[in-house]
Amino acid sequence: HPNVYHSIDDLEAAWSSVAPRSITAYVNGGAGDDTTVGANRIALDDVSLAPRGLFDGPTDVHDVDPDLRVRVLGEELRTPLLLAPTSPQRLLHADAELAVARGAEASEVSPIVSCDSHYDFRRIASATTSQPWAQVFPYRSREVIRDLLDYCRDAGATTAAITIDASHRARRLSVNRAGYVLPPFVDYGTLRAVGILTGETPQIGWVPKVALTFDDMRWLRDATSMKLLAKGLTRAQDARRLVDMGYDGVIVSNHGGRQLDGAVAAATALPAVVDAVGSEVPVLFDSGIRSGYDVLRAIALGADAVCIGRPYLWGLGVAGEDGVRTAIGLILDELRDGLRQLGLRRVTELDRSFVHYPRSDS
Ligand code: FMN
Repeated sequence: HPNVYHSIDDLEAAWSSVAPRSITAYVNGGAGDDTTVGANRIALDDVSLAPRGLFDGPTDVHDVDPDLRVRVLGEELRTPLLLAPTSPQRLLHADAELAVARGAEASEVSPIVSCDSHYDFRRIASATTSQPWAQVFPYRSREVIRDLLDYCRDAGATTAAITIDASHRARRLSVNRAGYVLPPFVDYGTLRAVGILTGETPQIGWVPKVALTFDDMRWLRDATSMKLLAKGLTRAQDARRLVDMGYDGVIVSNHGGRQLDGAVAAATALPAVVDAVGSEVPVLFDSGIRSGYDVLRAIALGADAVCIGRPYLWGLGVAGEDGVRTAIGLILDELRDGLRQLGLRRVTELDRSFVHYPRSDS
């Protein structure tokens, strides 16, 4: 049956076979020759799971619904899954962030909303009863970034991620070859509301950004009362410095392989970041997650929660809000199956004893 999706790969195939080629290239592709897009997958596949079939004493592990709850930043999340910030979601569906926010709410996961959203953050936040997290890019100056944070806070966001790995426009060969330009039906509602963008939308879809210094990061930390995460780290020493400045957490990520081709796979970098800061702050992870089994792998390596990017975009493209729910539902079903197969009742019981993985030094 064409409308039955057994895995995220089925959603990707369904969307990619009907969407325009320049748009599939933009969403699915990465920097350069997509080496790091592939490396993200290989590194996760290289983490193998060690199932437990024997128990000390009687257990109801196979009868109960596994407990997926985790505590992150003082909040209880119903599942260890969040939606990574992505834009422009309107490439995939007219309702864009509104459909994603509704689909996320129905599935009990939190969306992280990109500041490059088509709809204004205020409108997205009021589309759901759950509190979306905000993601900001470094636009113009620290003061402008603070204004963007304040705008999202005033709309109800208590948590924000500052993306540090995408200040420089990426060289994306598959995207360039496909002749991608920003379609006229895409706008930047939040950037306009804050005054960062005026006039026409840029044809290449790129709004210039500035490089961030550690001093800017410290200034921003002190300029807002929001809980702040740094997104896009693979260097443990940088995570350490940010946590020492008061950052509430980090997201280990290489932007889904979309910035520097050849960048270290996010799963390869994860253990060292966990070892550097994981006992003090939550470490989130993204880049390459395509199944609930990948979620198990990242959490076993020490992530507290995991974000998905393209998987929910493919769902959005296939069926809007319902497709977002389908994508999340598939991953959560696999996660529950994986926990039972591993012999675990709670996702928080996962640790490195449940995985074999190649060690890396930095
Ligand atoms: N990250 C941001 O911080 N802000 C963005 O606006 C943003 N836009 C993205 C747009 C697309 C189409 C994709 C695929 C990723 C984008 N990202 C952005 C990166 C994601 O937040 C996330 O790091 C990445 O998608 C995770 O990898 P995955 O797609 O393999 O799950």
